Amino acid sequence: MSAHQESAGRGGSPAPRDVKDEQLDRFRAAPRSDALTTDQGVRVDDTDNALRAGARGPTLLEDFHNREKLTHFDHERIPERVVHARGAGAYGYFETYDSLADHTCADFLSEAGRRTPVFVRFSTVQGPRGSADTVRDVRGFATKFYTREGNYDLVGNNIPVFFIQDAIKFPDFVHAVKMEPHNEMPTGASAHDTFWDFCSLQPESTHMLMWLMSDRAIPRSFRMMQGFGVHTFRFVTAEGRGTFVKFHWKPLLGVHSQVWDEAQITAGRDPDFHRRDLWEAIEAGAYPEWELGVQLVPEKDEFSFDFDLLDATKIIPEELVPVRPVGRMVLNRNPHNFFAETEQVAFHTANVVPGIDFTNDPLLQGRNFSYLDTQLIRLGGPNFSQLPVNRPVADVHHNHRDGFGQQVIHPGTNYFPNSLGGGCPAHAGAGGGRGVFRHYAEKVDGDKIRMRSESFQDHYSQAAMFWNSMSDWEQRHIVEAFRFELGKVNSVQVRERMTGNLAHVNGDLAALVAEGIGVPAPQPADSISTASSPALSQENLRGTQGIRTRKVAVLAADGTDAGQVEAVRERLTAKGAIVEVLAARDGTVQAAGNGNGTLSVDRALPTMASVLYDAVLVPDGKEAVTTLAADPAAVRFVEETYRHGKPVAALGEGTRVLTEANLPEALVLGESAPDYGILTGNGTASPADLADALAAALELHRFPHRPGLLG
Ligand code: HDD
Repeated sequence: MSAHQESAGRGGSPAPRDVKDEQLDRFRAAPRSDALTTDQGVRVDDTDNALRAGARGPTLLEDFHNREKLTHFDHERIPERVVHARGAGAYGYFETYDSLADHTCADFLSEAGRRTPVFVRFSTVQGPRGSADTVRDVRGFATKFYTREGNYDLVGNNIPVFFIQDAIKFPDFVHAVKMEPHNEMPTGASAHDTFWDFCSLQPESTHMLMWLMSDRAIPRSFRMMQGFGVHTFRFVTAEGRGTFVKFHWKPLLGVHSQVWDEAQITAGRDPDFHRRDLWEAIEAGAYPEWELGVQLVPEKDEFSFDFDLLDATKIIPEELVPVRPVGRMVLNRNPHNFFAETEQVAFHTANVVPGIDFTNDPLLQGRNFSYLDTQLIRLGGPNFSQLPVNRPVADVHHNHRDGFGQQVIHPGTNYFPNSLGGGCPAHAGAGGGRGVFRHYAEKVDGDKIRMRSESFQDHYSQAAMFWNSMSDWEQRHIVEAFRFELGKVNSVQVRERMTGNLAHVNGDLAALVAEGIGVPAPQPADSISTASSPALSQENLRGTQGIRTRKVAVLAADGTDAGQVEAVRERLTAKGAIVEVLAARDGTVQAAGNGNGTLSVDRALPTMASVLYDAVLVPDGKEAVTTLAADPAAVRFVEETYRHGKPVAALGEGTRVLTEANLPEALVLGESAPDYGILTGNGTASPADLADALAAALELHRFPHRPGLLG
């Protein structure tokens, strides 16, 4: 069995256990079947009635169980992350394809087939813990590798560049994008004055804004996002030779997005859409998988690009430096407890291992201060690395002592050098040897100045390259997103300044946005870059796993042709898709044909919505079609699916529901319909053929050229 087959849809079979699982087991609470006790282990006989003087008398302070229970509850919350507050996480492993020892001495990358346990947390940036998943925002993609040589954190995003070049501006940026201070609005959105005021005055944000206004910022699933380390890091060999490196995560399911109107409706229908999607996929054994790739640049080529490698607002186009695959990551276990694991996990860009080092990227250097600092307040002191999810699997020996929540009973001496403790812990690797972190010996010489390098000053070329690389529909979505966001900005001055910046990216873009928000079109700038990078368009990022885990809704009622449903279901599930039967009520519907059987209903229609599925099918069955065509919820379901560009299929008379939903008749019955993802075979297709056509359409994901689309 190949490594890829091993993780493919095993329907809930337990994931293989690793050294991190065994470590976590030691921290798990005693089984729930044991009797209730206090924190001190004293058994409690009643937790429903406080101790009181007489059945109707006053509650007594003496009741230590009551006091302890309420006190603990009162202290259950910790501060949420100042950014990336909302997230979801999972465990898994990373497996190296081939040794990278010629570039790095990192142990976990040095041997083909080596498996390293990981924990990954995905997040949104702007919204608080309770905000919706499907807002327009950057997504965090943070990975903790529990390597044998210590924890390595790759704290990235699903967008390969950042808003600012220097970390000293991070508090300004975050103040501007977060909810406004006077009224704490808007939640989970950047469409407001302070954000655009800041960005319009900060042209270095332009490239990032292009990504943020693109469909990358409204992903279909965490499982369908790329991840990027963003900065240029440095690989270092055992001999101390350095190579610049950028990290890329590529999802095997492809890179897919919702459309804007769909994302907004999803935020109401299921605010936990992404969290649930990740959880359910892992529970079902459809483990999400990414390939880790690296772009490697020899030190001698540091200055051979027309941008600065140290500038986090720039990418290295993949056409210039190809991404070399180095391993794959599989997420195969959900956490046992959200708070203990996903909330208390603490990432830090400075958690590096031997063989991985920093560059002088000023954004990275500031981050290396900020993460440890923020955990000290968020997790209440300096001992958070002892929390189960944060604990390295490598041995830990040091002279750090005491502090809130200290879990370790340290015997012996607590200073270095010592003789009373046998000199332990001693300096690692005194005699050379592997596995010891040694800082890259970079020669540094410079005046102490507050100054941005001249090589950081081109803020528009790569923003233009991003625009030039988009397909027509991706460009249309970007224009619509700018119009929406800037349309929410009250200050005309900010609107104008922002379209002025866009004139340096593309004249048409600036003019179209200006027209949409009612400001004069700015003069296009001279000498706009014409470069493009095909690797940036989502059209070229469809993945290798076909329609695995895509969700198809089948609308049913009494009289639905159950034979058709089963035939379609069988064919689609064989390709890894999930097919669910929806009807007005839970239970079963009376099936037509093949005797008087019944068809099980998976979900009651009122509890679901089109935005929770990737496609819809209306099967044949005269009575059922009549019922569905008269049911506003079913008709709306079909219409929304169409307007969001997703495949719509019907068998036999099922086409009547499509017509009732106002789908253009020419598409419902016409020859060219498959090009628009409308699959009816003129009402004559066999279930098997229709299922195949639907699978092909699902693989294309969305049909952005349909008439009458929303967003
Ligand atoms: Fe950050 C959290 C990613 C710039 C300061 N950041 C945080 C998380 C991710 C990122 C994914 C959530 C980690 C988790 O799930 O717990 N941040 C990035 C990326 C950046 C970036 C890809 C640019 C390349 N961040 C950045 C700067 C600073 C910070 C410039 C400050 C100087 N980030 C933080 C933080 C957070 C954080 C305040 C909030 C919660 C936390 O760290 O643990 O320290």
